[in-house]
Amino acid sequence: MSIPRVILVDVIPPNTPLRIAKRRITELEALTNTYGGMAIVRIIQKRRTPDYQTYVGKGKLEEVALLAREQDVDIIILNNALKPKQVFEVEEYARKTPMPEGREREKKLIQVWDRLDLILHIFSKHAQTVEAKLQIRLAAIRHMGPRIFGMGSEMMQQAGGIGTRGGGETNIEMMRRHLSNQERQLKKQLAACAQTRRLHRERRTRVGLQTVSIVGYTNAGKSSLLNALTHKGAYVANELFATLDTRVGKVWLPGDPVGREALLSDTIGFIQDLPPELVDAFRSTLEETVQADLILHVIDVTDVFRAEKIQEVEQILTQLELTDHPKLYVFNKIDGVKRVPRLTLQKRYAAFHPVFVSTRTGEGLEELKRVMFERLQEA
Ligand SMILES: Nc1nc2c(ncn2[C@@H]2O[C@H](COP(=O)(O)OP(=O)(O)OP(=O)(O)O)[C@@H](O)[C@H]2O)c(=O)[nH]1
Ligand SMILES: [Mg+2]
Repeated sequence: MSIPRVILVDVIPPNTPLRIAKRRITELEALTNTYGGMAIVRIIQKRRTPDYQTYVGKGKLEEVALLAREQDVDIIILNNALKPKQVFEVEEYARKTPMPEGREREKKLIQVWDRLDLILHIFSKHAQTVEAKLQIRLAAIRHMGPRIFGMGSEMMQQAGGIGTRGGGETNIEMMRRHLSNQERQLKKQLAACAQTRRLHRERRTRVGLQTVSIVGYTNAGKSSLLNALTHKGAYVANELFATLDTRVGKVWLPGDPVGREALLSDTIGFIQDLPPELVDAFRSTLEETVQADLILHVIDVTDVFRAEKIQEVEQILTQLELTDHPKLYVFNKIDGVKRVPRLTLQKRYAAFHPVFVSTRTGEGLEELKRVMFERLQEA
C-alpha cells in the first residue's frame, strides 16, 4: 500500500503563542507519521471561533481543497474536535473541488479526519489484546455514531425535497438501533474483561503483593521502564501510543527484608486534548492505575515541553480521580541531555520525590527501586 499523503490543518485562537502553535502541529505530524502517513503541507489557521459550518472557514477551506487536489492528497486531517456536520461539509467541499486542468483522470476521494479519527486509526494499528480491540471499537462507535446520524439528517434534508424523506428516516433508525445494539454488546464483553482483571487483582492483594502503576505522556519511556525493571518484553517504539493495554510484571525491591516483590503495570500513554470518548473507553484498563498503591509518573527529561506535559498528565489523573495517590516523578532519558537540571526539578517537584533514570543505560534504576520501596512502606 502506498503511503497516504496528508494535509495537516490546525485551527487555533489568534493569541496562541508561537511555541505552543509549533508544538501542536509538530505533535500532529508525529501522530501522522505513527499512523504511517506523510505530511505534505501543514496549515495553521488563526480564528477567534471555529466556523460553525466548515470549522476552518470557507475561504481557508477553498485554499486547502485546491492544495489537496494539486498535491494529490489522500487525507485532510484537522487537529480539532469537529462536529459531524463540519466533517461532512469539508468532505463535500473537497469532493466538489476539481483537479487542475489536464489531470482530471487522477481525481480521487479525499478523506477528512479530525483529531480523534487519527488517534483511533493509530489505535487500531497498535491494538494487540482482545480488550484493547474492544475498547477501540467502542470508542469508534461512540465517535462515529453521531457522525452517521448527522450525515443522515443532512441527507434527509436533501432527500426531503424529492419526496424520499420516509425512506431516509427508516434507514437512520435502523442504523441507530444497530449501533446501539453493538455498543451494548461491546460494553458487556468489556465488563467481562474488567471482571477477570478484578479477580486477578484480588488474588494479588490476597498474596500481599503491592501494585505500582506507570503513567506518563506518550513516548516518555513507560514500557522501556517496565522492561528495564522486570524484563517483561513490552513493545517499545519511537511512536505515539505504542502501548494500548496493561502489561504487568514483577519487580523485586532490594530494600525489602523479606525479599517481597511488587507488581508493576504499564499502560496507555496520555496526550494533550485526549478525547473524553477515549478516556471513557479505556476506563477499565486505567482502573489498574486507579487501584495502584503507588504511581510512577514517567517524564522525558529531554523534552522541551516537559513542564506542559507534566501538567497535562496531571489533568488526566485528576479526571480519573487520582490526585491523592502516592506518586513518584521519574525523569527518564538522562543519557540524552548534556546536563540534567536535577536541582531545579528536585525543588520544583519536591512533593513527588523526583528520581532520575535512564532505562537505556540503567543509571538510576537502583535508586528508583529504593525510593519505590520507601514509598510503598508508607502506602
Ligand atoms: N535516549 C533514551 N531513549 C529512551 C530511553 N527510554 C526510552 N527511550 C526511547 O523512547 C521511545 C519511547 O519509549 P517507550 O518505552 O515505547 O515509551 P512509552 O512511554 O511506553 O510510549 P507509548 O507506549 O507510545 O505511550 C523509544 O524510542 C525508546 O527507545 C532512555 O532512557 N534514553
Ligand atoms: Mg508504551
